[in-house]
Amino acid sequence: MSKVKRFEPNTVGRDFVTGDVHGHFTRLQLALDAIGFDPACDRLFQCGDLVDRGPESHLAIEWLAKPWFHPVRGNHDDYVCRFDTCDTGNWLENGGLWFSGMNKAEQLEHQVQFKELPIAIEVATATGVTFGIVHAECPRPDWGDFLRDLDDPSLSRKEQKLLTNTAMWSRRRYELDDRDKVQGVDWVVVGHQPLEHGPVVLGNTLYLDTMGWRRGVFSFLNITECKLLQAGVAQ
Ligand SMILES: [Mn+2]
Repeated sequence: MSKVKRFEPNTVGRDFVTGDVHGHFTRLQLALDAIGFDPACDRLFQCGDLVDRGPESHLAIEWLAKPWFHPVRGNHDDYVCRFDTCDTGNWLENGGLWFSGMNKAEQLEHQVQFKELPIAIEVATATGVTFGIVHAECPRPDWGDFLRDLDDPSLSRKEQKLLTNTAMWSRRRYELDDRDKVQGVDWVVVGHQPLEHGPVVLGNTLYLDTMGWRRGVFSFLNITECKLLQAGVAQ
């Protein structure tokens, strides 16, 4: 199964990207209502971390069935993929209690669905601007190299794991204030880093997790018009 999903330009509606959800789908829906999101023609890309922390993690499965909703895999989603082998204590400390309340069949169903989440998404636009989406950061200097390596069967298991873990977990670029541009793509949009004061741009990486899941107001990048907006109902 490919770890990458590519999307052609949306010729009928608008495309948006938003940050982490963390079990707050009602808040996300209110924010979508506020931007006039039209599920008949618009698409919502999402930076991962659908679950943990909020009270509605169990709704992730319903959202994954929506044909207009396209998330990448975040580190919290990765816990679901590895639920039978991961450090459960660490997950519980980070909001994983909802998962332990389900029966084994439900847990396995979640694992199957979450394993289908791509590590990276690439979206083309009619204007020729290309957007890359990954949860934490692009682990390579070049976006194209990253996508190629994600699906390269000649990479060892260890190298593959390092690549996907960096993409889902790393805070290196943010913490080092690394403004180097990722080559081979116009913009890289990420979540993972909870931001107090609005979205942050480092080079051509846009950090979009302004904690809408906690505050009710989500940041959206309208990639069709290359415009940032904030919307939702403040909690
Ligand atoms: Mn995260």
